[in-house]
Amino acid sequence: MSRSVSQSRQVRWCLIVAVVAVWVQQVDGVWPLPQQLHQSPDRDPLSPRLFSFTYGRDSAAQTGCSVLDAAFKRYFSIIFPDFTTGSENVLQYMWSEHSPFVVSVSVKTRGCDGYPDEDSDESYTLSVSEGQAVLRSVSVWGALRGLESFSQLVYQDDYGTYFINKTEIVDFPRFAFRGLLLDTSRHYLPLHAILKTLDAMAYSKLNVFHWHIVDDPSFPYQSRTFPDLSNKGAFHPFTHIYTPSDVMRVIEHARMRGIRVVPEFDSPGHTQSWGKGQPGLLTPCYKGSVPSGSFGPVDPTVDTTYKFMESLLKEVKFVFPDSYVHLGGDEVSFACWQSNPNVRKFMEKMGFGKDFTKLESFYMESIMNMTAALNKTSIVWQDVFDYHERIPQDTVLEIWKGAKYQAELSRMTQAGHRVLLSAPWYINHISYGQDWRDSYAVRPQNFSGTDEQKKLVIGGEVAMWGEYVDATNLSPRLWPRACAAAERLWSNEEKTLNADLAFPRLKEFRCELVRRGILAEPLFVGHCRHEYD
Ligand code: CP6
Repeated sequence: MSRSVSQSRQVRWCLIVAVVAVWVQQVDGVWPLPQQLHQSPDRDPLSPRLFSFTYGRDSAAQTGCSVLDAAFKRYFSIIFPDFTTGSENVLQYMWSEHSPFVVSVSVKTRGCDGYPDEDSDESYTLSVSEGQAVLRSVSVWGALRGLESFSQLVYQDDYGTYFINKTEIVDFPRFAFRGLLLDTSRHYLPLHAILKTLDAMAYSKLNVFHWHIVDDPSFPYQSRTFPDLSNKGAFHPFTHIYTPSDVMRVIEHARMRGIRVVPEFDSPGHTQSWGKGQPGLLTPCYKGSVPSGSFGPVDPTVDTTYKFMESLLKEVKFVFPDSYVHLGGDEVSFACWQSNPNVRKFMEKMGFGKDFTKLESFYMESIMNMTAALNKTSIVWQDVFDYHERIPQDTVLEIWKGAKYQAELSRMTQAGHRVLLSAPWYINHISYGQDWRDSYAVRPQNFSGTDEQKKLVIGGEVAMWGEYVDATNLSPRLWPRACAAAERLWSNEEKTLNADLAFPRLKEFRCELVRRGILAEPLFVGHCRHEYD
């Protein structure tokens, strides 16, 4: 055979493979894209009457494992929504010659009663063959990710019959920290809106809920130690608060989905609402030689401030099981501090001169040390690094300023800090068109630095600040736009650089979100098989 003939045969063969691959992808996509995914056009019909999830015989977790027992129920209803609502055509199944389909789940280690953390192993393998699927993972958290992928493999044909193709998946996350920030201070978000967001996060394999729970406008967190903070600082002292039991419900709902809850108590700035219930905490601003009646950031010059912060952080440690806590530290205005004669005197005594960044650093350093003494890891906004060289080495820095975040990534990792990237994912900003493509194009490790530096990027966060967002528009503003970042943080970058290739899969995933009851906005012209009504 001549070379050119064999080459052209090779080309033809490649084309056939490519066409089949594209066709298979159209049948059933998975979002975010698994690290390795091989599918065959061979498929099995599924029937809800002859379908079950079970624990593998060699699994360390068995019936009674809270996380997986509940996940089996959830995913059964997700896969067969018409069956669980009781409107299915019984005859259809009596006629069928389907044999049972069993999804066998095996985990290596128990840990059904714990919380996911930064070291959780979320990897899994999934093998779907005739009549069965085998899901294996190290931890229950990996099993949850695998169940999510499995649920996305099931689809219906035009007659409503369920199918799943033969599939092999080997999967693990690219980054351990895949977060989403909700701001419950600018607008109060009712519990159901938060829980629904956690559901959609799990569908997208996002695994950290960054709860920016308090800020200037309101203090909805009900503290046991300082009840006046929400009594006086919430928009309403009874209806617009998160009680201890609300917070527990959020944490448990998240745990069941393998999601960590990291609370943020942002200070010394962004604390106007704190002042209402904690007199003496904020700095009185002066006009000339008299107090003006308004207040600035937390007063870093008095002992009572540090005693208060220590009690609050102790409570936070008790309430939130995650080993991380976000301490904020962003956007501190110095005008009020500068106006206050006591603060100026303190500056002099401490030898800070006129450099208020030194005062801010002094404050942040002491609350970062408090946090470390409570055995928690601090996250702080980039401002703290920008103003301050000496930051405890294990502090995680979060980049939020839009411009030149690559340079910031370089500098922070050069200094040996772990970093989180949020700047390119401020999706509270909206514009006309397909802005998910911008989120999708982000390359978190594309900055100048060594391999060691790149490893210090532990992940990123989608931010949904609340100035213009409440429960009416939260969901469509988040979804499917947050999914672009979710795929960037989970999937192999080389296999997901082309947004045009991702588009049909994201479109389909968006329809799936709508089918699951998430009000996700459309990406472009078109329709879904199951629409919102
Ligand atoms: N609130 C707090 C905010 C923001 C930050 N911190 C913010 C700033 C700029 C934009 C969006 C949000 N609303 N506490 C900055 C981290 Cl564009």
